[in-house]
Amino acid sequence: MFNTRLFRQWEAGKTATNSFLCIPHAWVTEVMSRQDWDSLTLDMQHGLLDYTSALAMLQAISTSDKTALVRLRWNDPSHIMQMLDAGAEGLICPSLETAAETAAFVKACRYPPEGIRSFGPMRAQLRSDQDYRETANRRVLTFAMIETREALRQVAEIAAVPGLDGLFIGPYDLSISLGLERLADIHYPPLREAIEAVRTVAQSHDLRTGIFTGKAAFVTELMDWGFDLVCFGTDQQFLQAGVVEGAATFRQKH
Ligand code: 3PY
Ligand code: MG
Repeated sequence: MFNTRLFRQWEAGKTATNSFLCIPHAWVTEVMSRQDWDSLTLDMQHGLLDYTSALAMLQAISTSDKTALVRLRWNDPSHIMQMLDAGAEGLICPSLETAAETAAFVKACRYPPEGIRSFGPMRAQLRSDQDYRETANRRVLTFAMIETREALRQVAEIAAVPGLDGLFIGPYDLSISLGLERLADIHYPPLREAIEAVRTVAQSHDLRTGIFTGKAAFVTELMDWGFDLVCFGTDQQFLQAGVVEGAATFRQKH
């Protein structure tokens, strides 16, 4: 089941690229899967997806070489296990604030003895060339989102949770939680310092670092900054930008 493109980037010491999927349609996902990123993330938190559309979208990603990640709607074990059984290769859990919450997230992703994941990897084991149960505990990626003031305060404890693979910064929520005037602006010193603090903790615990941005202008900077996973934009954002440009061509005539 594991599509290794993202892992190959990391093994080569490179940033893995990614974009978010919010439109609940497999064909849109297929179009996104044909582009040159290493992975895609189904956004179950803010995207308009339900389980049925998510399943079809995971199938659409499987027609490509992209690694399929899911941003969970919340830290809920039944949702976590459903997404993994449907074939998610890694999960990004929103709004974690404590080590206990993070440990619960990681345990829900791991089979015993490391965790409490129940066995029934339906679609996940279909594409596995090895015993899925053997590999899943090692290969399913777990990213804890750091996107509140409280998470920032407790980031060292969160990072120390056994089995966690990475910290993922949500710069929009983090800016709001910190009361910053500028939203998700990585050039704004208070946000920049918060991001760097998370990165430093991640590095000291040998964790991967991920971040989302909606701004094309920030992408190369984030890659140069050393993030392991840089997620840029959403299918809706790209559709909207294309449509705005397309419609504007008519107006040029008047
Ligand atoms: C945030 O910036 O808050 C996010 O959740 C980005 O995905
Ligand atoms: Mg967020």
